[in-house]
Amino acid sequence: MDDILQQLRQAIMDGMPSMAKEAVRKALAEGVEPMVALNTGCVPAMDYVGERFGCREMFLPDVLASSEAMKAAVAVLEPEMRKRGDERQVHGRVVLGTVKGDIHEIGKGLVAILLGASGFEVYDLGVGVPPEVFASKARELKADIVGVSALLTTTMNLQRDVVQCFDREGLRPGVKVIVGGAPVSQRWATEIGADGYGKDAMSAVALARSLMKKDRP
Ligand code: B1M
Repeated sequence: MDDILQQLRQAIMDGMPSMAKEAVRKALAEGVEPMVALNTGCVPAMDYVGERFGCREMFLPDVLASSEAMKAAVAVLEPEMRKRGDERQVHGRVVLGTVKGDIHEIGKGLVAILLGASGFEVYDLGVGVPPEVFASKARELKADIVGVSALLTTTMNLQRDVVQCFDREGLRPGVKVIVGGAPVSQRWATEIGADGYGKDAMSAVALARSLMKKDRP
């Protein structure tokens, strides 16, 4: 099992989508749980890519290639995760997106997949989403929760804009705004008045569940 997960990590680090898919398929065939493949194969590989990019040992085209390999692997894992998390009851409706000026989609995509697999109805608005679009979609779709992702220190401020926009438009406290992304923290979430912070996709699910419970008598 370690061998196959190492192949998966290597395929993502090398930016090889077809090898990444193949490694995931092999891992699943050998009985590796999809969450294990995700958390011990895919995520550490992207962390490694991020570190090397940060110290200029890898460049944008390499990072893009690794992102494509990561997405290819996740696309194979997604139906398996849905099968395992298939819960009939709908827990709530979530509108999700990455803020304006930010095109990072992988983490937000994982949050969407896990929320969906945990019984939430998820509307993924994609990347580069302006505050007003989060607000109009939340109103139109009668969302319970809006999830706002940001991966750059320069775009984190847009999460504050989203919170302020929801306040201005009178959408809160009916709609809860939750935030996440690598540079984000609980402290930041509290500072901007968000309703919650998810460190990773699993904690975003736990947070969304607890916010739904709070709303119910
Ligand atoms: Co970008 N990038 N990038 N990048 N990139 C980072 C974020 C960076 C930390 C890399 C580095 O320098 N070490 C750095 C930011 C520095 C900073 O702001 N302090 C950076 C930079 C600088 C840039 C550019 C500016 C580079 C340039 O052009 N010179 C540029 C910006 C473009 C833009 O957005 N306007 C850029 C571009 C890109 C690519 C396009 C090449 C590519 C994105 C491809 C894509 O998404 N389709 C990319 C990537 C891949 C990364 C790194 C390497 C990996 C991000 C990732 O996908 N991680 C990243 C380094 C890093 O984070 N280590 C980096 C895997 C993913 C599973 O984790 O996204 O953190 P993550 O999501 C986690 C949690 O954060 C959390 O759950 C997820 C799953 O556990 N989470 C939430 C995320 N959203 C959540 C929402 C929630 C709750 C939890 O509730 C709503």
